[in-house]
Amino acid sequence: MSSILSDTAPRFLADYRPADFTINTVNLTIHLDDTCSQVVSELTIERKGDVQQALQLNGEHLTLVSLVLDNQALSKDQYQINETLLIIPASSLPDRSHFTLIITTEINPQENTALEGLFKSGDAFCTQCEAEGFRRISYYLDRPDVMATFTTKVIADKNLYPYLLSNGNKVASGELSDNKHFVTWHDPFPKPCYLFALVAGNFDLLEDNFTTASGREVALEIFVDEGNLAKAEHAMTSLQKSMAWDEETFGLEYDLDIYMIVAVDFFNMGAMENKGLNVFNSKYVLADSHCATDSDYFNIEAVIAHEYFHNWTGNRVTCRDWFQLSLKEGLTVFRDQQFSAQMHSSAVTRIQNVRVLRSQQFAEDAGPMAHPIRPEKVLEMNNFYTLTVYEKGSEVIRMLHTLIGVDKFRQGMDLYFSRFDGMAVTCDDFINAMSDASGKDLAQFKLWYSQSGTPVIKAQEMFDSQTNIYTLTLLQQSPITKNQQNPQALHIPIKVELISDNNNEASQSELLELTQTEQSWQFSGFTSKPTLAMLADFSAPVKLIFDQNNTSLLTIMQQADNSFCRWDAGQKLLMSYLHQLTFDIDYTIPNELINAINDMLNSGGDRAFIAEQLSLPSFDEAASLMVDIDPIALTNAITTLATFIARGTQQQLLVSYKACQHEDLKDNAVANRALKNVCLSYLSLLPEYQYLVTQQYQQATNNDDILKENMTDSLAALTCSSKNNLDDLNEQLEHFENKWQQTTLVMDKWFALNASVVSEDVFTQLANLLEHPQFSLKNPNRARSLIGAFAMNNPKYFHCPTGRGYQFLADQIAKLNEINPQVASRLITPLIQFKSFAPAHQKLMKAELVKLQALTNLSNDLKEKLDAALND
Ligand code: B3K
Ligand code: ZN
Repeated sequence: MSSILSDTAPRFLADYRPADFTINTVNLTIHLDDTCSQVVSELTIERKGDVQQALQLNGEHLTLVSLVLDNQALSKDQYQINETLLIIPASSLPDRSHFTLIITTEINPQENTALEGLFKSGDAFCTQCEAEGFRRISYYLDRPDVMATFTTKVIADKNLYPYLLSNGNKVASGELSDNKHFVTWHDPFPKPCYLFALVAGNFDLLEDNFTTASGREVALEIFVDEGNLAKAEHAMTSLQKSMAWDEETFGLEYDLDIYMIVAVDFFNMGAMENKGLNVFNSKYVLADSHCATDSDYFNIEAVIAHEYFHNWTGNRVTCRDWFQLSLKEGLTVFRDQQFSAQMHSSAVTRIQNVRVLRSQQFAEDAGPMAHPIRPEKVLEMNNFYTLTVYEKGSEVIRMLHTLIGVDKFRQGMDLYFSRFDGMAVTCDDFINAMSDASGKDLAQFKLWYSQSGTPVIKAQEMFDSQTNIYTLTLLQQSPITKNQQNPQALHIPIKVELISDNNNEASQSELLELTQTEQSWQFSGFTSKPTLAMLADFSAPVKLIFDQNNTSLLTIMQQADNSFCRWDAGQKLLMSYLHQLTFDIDYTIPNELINAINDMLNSGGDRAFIAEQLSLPSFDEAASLMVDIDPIALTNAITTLATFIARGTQQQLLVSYKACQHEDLKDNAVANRALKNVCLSYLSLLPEYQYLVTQQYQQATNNDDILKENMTDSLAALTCSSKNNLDDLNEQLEHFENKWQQTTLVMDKWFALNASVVSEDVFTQLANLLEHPQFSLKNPNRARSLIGAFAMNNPKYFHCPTGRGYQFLADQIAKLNEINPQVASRLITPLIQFKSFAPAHQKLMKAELVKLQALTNLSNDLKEKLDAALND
């Protein structure tokens, strides 16, 4: 169990104190064994506080073998040990400021299903130490402001584990008795223990290199399971692109002689930026066109970039304490989003970022776990690797970038690194560097770090036809909650575009800085009322209340300069119809929508952008803009609107579908597929076009010419079959399973498809799949692909009025609580957000949460969320 033994008291940012001791060097010798690995840790410790202080080292699930202090074994009466700490009282410590402690412990990697600390992923050993996993390897000052240089000797069987890896550079290796061997690694950069990593296994190795701007030769090595070498090529290219981008954009070079990435199948999250030795979920490494979709390719590049960028924003400059997590995560997400935007269409990348924010982060910020991007109170740190810290954190950095401009932002980054390289610092340190470099007063801007909730902006406009003055008034309000009684006005950059009604007058674009609760701006230069396009590029993570009629929305869709505004106006129009339909499913949708969609399809613009324009707001995106949601009414509204569009634009949809299918333009293949598959998703709603789904599935999955097979198209066809429960569905699922049963990552997609079938049968299907020979709750990807996919992608049955969907999720969470609390805690998200749903659903969801709260052995991970949800 991960956390049931840990402290049950929350920690507070306000209580931060520097440590009484620090550790300068760590010498680890690790003898690997499945059930009893031995860790010998030699620490040079320096006292920082006064001599009265005891040395308290964190440790969990460890068996202590011996303790030697400055060459003297400590006897049992010289220290205390409990389930989370090793305490050496001041009376057992020397008066000297420096001393050495050698700790020998034993651990059981095989039994470690929480996948924190040292664990087995298949046949390989690997580690995950962020946030507080190192304490499951050895007793240590497990906090990010304790930075030491690590030397690590790994010892293991030489046939089973030919590769023995750790951080830094390899400094020694050799043979030992009993068919064992060892490798010693030294990392010259002082680091917190959360960046420690060790991997041992038998892998295939893809090698390449990179020469940095200053001429350093860096060996690049990607380790994958045997047989998967060809699938690592895309990850390698992505790494090289990321390295070049960080040099060009921020002047940041890599600093060791080697950069290693290991792909493993058992991993709680996407990847981990350990110094010189990234460990990755294989989902974010392995790809070829047969087994990976276009979005898999995109995500792999983004995650590789993200972990690489951490080498500076996270590793060279790290966090003082975990409350500062957004210092490294918000900034690094911003950096990876900028990178992706440059590698691909910046408009489409931005739209996709905003979709994630609106559909998931807004819900988190409105739910019981709402927290500022710099949280103030934490029980289980792993619960704070959230969309708020990451995605809203990135939006906060983006606002700063907007407010001070690209050049000053770069100067701020340079100043930040020159001040803090090699240190553990705070979010305030970062903002102060930005403020000093740009000369901009960011005092009010800092409130973004301490206030939670999505601010609401109300816009009011007035045009005085006597004076031809256009006045825009903006009002802001951040949510009032139990933990936030008196939110202050934030400093919010609002980019606006005023579109003139008159061909002779230029449109105007402005960056407005909203700093007060209510503020007005005046514009001249128009002879009639212009149309306002708000929040260009989505310049701030806010909800906007601004009643615009359909004519204005259509004007923005057609005429705004800013591509985000054009897309957003379309989404608002669609959203207004969804709203009407949830109240009255017989509402007559105006035909102007059909014309607008035909115009989009005919526009001849970027097909990936058109695909985004055509995609309806998802269930979650729509839900985040509603209150008292009747989830069944909302799913019906979405289907009704989609069917109306499909009926009205079928001819044009078919023309576009065929055009994308036939124009095999290599450069635009991804965009072609995006548009083609949106068209297919509409057409598949109409019985007369469902043959296209069968056809596409066949061509993409079962083609005589294997080069024509394509996972994006195959999965798109299957998704249509599963969403509409088409006749061929079962046959296709069976065929797909037979074809891909050896390929783990594709089988994850198969499980997810099964969980997304929109039919009452899904419950029987879910029960069967839990018993499938390839299903295991111990593998996080598998658990997420069945349970997570059901809860996230199948709103109609997850929210089934009988409560069966909620019960299914809660039952699996109860099992996962024992196996892997981190995964359990992630999957509970849709249940704790019950407040946005109609009372009947709330009641059913709450009943499941109450049952979970009564579990014996409830992990801290779940406890924190359940308490927040039920005591709110
Ligand atoms: N820093 C890691 C996340 C660690 C999560 C710990 N529960 C990956 C990343 O953000 O790059
Ligand atoms: Zn990160």
